[in-house]
Amino acid sequence: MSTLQLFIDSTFCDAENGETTPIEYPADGSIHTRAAEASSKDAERAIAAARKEFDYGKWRQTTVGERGEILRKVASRLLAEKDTIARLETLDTGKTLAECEMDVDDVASVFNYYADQASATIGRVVDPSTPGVSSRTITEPVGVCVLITPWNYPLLQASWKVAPALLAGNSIILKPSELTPSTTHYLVKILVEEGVEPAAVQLLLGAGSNIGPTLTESPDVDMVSFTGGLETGRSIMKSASGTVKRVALELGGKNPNVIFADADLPAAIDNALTAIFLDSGQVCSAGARLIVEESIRQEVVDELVRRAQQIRVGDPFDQETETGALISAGHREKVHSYVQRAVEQGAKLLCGGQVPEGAGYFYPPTILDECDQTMDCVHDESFGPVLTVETFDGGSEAEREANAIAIANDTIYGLAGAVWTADASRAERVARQLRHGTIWINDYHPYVPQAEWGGMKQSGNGRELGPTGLAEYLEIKHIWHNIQPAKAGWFADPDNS
Ligand code: TXE
Repeated sequence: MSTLQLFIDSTFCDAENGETTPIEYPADGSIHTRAAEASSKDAERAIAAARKEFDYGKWRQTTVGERGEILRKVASRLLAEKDTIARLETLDTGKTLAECEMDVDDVASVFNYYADQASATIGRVVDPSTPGVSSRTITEPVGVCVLITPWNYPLLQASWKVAPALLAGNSIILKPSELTPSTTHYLVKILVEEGVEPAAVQLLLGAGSNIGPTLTESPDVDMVSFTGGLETGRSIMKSASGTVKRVALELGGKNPNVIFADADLPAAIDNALTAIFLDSGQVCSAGARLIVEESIRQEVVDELVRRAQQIRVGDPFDQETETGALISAGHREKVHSYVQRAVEQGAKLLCGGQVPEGAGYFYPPTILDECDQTMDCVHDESFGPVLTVETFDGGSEAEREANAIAIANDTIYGLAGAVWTADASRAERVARQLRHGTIWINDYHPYVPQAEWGGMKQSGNGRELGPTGLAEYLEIKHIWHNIQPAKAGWFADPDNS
């Protein structure tokens, strides 16, 4: 069985202590590959190599146009090798092959989008009117950027960081989830084969808890961009504070999907299923909280249950399968314990909620009715195929609207949410009052590389994608050039007056 190696100082290599970790195929629990398990010594070596490249190397000296062209070649390679990459992603994640193929298309779009942004990193003239002065801002890369990614969309999450970071001219240290290293490893090979300066890319594999602090505390690292869980995000922010490095965090969400009684119900219900059950709910923007107007609750819930029970969960390589496995045994236990606790706390289990027999970490689409904000499953991210149903009501239209907004905002998170209504004015009012980074009106889940993605409140800080996703990886420098130097004349010079 092959072993995925680290990539440090322009060379693929084993971990310095020779350790490796098995990588599981979540749909049957078998080991499909192994990955080197980096130690803090490997992390130190990667930091030193990235630092040297950034301070003295070639990548940041190439033109942004050249870097853009390389990103475009990377996008073409990804598309040309989509079948292989999607297969690896399915083996690591247990997600359906069809979804992984779509993910590769999205990843290529991200590289192409940032290739198109090559001209966006130029600065601006600040004040053309001051005589004899050229005052302008320029952009520069931030430096050594540690990019830490999770297991749910391994290659996609990596691309949101890698493409803008490299376009900007940074040196990167990539650290994918220890559960899903294969496609990031594959990407590193493509990056260097297509012309990225090898010394500007380091790849560390293995548990974040082992090497994370070395990376996030180091004074030689300028930035950490992290996507993952809230607790890990908090600890990264703390450990980065000692060196006041730039930190960008995407920490998931507990996302409300609000349905008003006047909505197009067949569309709203169908999308409510996709909102929560796509990729078995392991999506940071999953619409896990259904907040439905009381008068249509029964109709909506009955239809959701009918449809949820027909979702085909199973073999990710089977074209008939609609959703695959959860990432691990441990994660399934966590999801199931949220469901059990919800029932203990008064929720009504309408469907799912049972751990199936047999191999693989599958979990059925689960719907919990009669939920409220006191329940753990409503305010914590269970990150599984579990939909909680809450309702809103009120004596007047305005009261009902205000109640819906209050419930939808009653969360420490603020990543995404949706509102369904036929009333365009209401849709706009509600969208503007929801404190979440992305709002869909009469839709759920679409995102485009051109639009910023990220969270308010404890869903994190910073934005990925769009122009802001590039700005995260740039410093802005103001250069004031006095072309006709003259004395400032502030302090008197009595001897020469
Ligand atoms: O994530 P972790 P876990 C949520 C979801 C899930 C929970 C925990 O609710 O149940 O997070 O998942 C690296 N320093 N999301 O434990 O630990 C780790 O190696 C530096 C939401 O799998 O956050 C991996 O590469 N890095 C999320 C990455 O952090 C550290 C997607 C994410 O792992 C580290 C996934 C440390 N001390 C889970 N400890 C989203 N926002 O989409 C771990 N890591």
